[in-house]
Amino acid sequence: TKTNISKTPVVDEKSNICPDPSPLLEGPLRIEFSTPVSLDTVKKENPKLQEGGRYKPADCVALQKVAVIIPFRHREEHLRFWLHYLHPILQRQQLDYGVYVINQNGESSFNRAKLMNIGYVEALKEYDYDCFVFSDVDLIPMDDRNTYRCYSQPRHLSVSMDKFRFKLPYKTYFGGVCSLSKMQILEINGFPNTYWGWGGEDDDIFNRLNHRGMFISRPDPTIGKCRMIPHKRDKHNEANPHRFRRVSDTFLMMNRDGLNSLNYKVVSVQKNFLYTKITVDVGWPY
Ligand code: UD2
Ligand code: MN
Repeated sequence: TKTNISKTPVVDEKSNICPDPSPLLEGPLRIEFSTPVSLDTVKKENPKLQEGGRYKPADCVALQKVAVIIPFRHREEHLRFWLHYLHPILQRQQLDYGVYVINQNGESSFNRAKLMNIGYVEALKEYDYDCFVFSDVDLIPMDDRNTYRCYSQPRHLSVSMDKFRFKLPYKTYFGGVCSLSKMQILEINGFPNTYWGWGGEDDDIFNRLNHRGMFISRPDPTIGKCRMIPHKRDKHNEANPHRFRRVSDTFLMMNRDGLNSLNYKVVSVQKNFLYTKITVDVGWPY
């Protein structure tokens, strides 16, 4: 008699890794902002999401676990467009991902880079993410082949923007949307906490990478096209007058201004269907 062959399925995670690139990608996308979208509609468009704006592919193991971090305050309309466009894209990219909106509480001067540090720390408390995408709330990719994941070098994802007539404004530009692995973030002590108001923090981040011997990787300019929702400068995000001097001091500051000096208070954590909103006190400039 033959021995019974076990019916227990053998789960070989390795052979079931999602293919790279994802076969679900569509290529160039039509992105426009003329008709506002409602959260209800976006929710109906994305039935496979889990509470808190989480998703993982059902029938393969995602290549990376990605936390998407959005520094935020008073941009509800932009956030609705972002969720409407990005959720379907991120799902087609077959990522195991979560969306974290890091909401600056109160009306002190906006601090984008500190909110990015906070997003990194808070997301890691929830799940073992290995990649972090930092995105402005108003930037939408125009091609889903621009995969929101990490690469062997820090990645700048928003390389050709309508705002800059689809050209890089300068070679070391790192603003808009970027991705860094956990290792890459730890190597640069995260981001500066001391840039209050608009500007300079993106160049400081570039300097940090550069000082640690890393360089920027980018997608091809046609794949890296994106649109920014038109807007004016927000209140309490005036141009930072110290930014030029500060950017010239990155090397002096980066070892003591970053993840190792980060302090903040979580005011609330709210799990919505489409995203996790973490409201934080970041303090005041001193
Ligand atoms: C540019 C960069 C951005 C950053 C900034 C300087 C582009 C496309 N982006 O953005 O990455 O380097 O310059 O700091 O060039 N925000 C709020 N509420 C506020 C203020 C800002 O939510 O009151 C967030 C939001 O995610 C926004 C981001 O911060 O997209 C950047 O601010 P912005 O859009 O006003 O600045 P912008 O477009 O010049
Ligand atoms: Mn903007």
